[in-house]
Amino acid sequence: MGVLNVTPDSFSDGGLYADVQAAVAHAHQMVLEGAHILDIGGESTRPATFSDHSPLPPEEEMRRILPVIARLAAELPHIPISVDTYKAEVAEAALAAGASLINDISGLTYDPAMSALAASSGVPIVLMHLLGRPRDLPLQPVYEDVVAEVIAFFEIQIARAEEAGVSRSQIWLDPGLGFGKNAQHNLELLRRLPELRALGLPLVVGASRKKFLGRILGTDDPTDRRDGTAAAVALSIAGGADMVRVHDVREMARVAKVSDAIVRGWEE
Ligand code: HH2
Repeated sequence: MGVLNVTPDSFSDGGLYADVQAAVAHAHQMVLEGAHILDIGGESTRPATFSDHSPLPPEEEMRRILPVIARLAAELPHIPISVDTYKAEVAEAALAAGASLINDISGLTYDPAMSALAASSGVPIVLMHLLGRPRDLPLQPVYEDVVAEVIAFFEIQIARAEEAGVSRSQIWLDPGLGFGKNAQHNLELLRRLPELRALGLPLVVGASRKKFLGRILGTDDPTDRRDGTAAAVALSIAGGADMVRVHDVREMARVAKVSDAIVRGWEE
């Protein structure tokens, strides 16, 4: 899954693809490089801005992403488009414009209308783990057992989604690395990914360029975390990840291919 941030302020690529032309060109590039799905977001959720800003108005989020989604749905009809939003209104407009997957970083906890939309549209939905409201995220996270708590959250949110009419087969799970979690939490989640996989649903992992990799490698520059991302991608796949959400598609598609060949086999 290639990340397409149509934002002025995303943590690693803010402003690079903020206009339609640049965003569409970058999407084409990622597909040429091996992306199977494009994840389009119009609001940065990085802790520094997400925690103390009021949510981006849905009108502005739609203004940023809808023209890009419409162009890509027309120009790349074989590539599924995912919309990275926790607002049902934005997701609904994105689906109408050509998106075919919802990526909800709140795991259906922020917008009560989101589960009904997932149910009525029938599209796949990624439930990412995130505890609390955005303004709480900078507080030092406290977990007794982060993996057990993420699993418990998933069990509750899956049950709620099913009650709202979402089919289990629509649901993908994502541990939400870096969202209200410190480096140790992220590493523990990666180390114990098979426990999440045991829930029996496909897993998405988004470690790409994240701060915990920079802390381990001693680099503040998110674009200097490619090799760290590669290690996380390879080991996520070894741990059972079915999809990895990445910025550096060319390199990570190659890392994923080889990792997948080792873990799941390879046919010549
Ligand atoms: N991470 C980010 C955004 N959306 N969605 C899922 N499912 N999993 C993730 O790990 C995830 C996500 C944050 O990364 P990015 O989009 O590059 O940054 P920003 O939020 O600053 O736009």
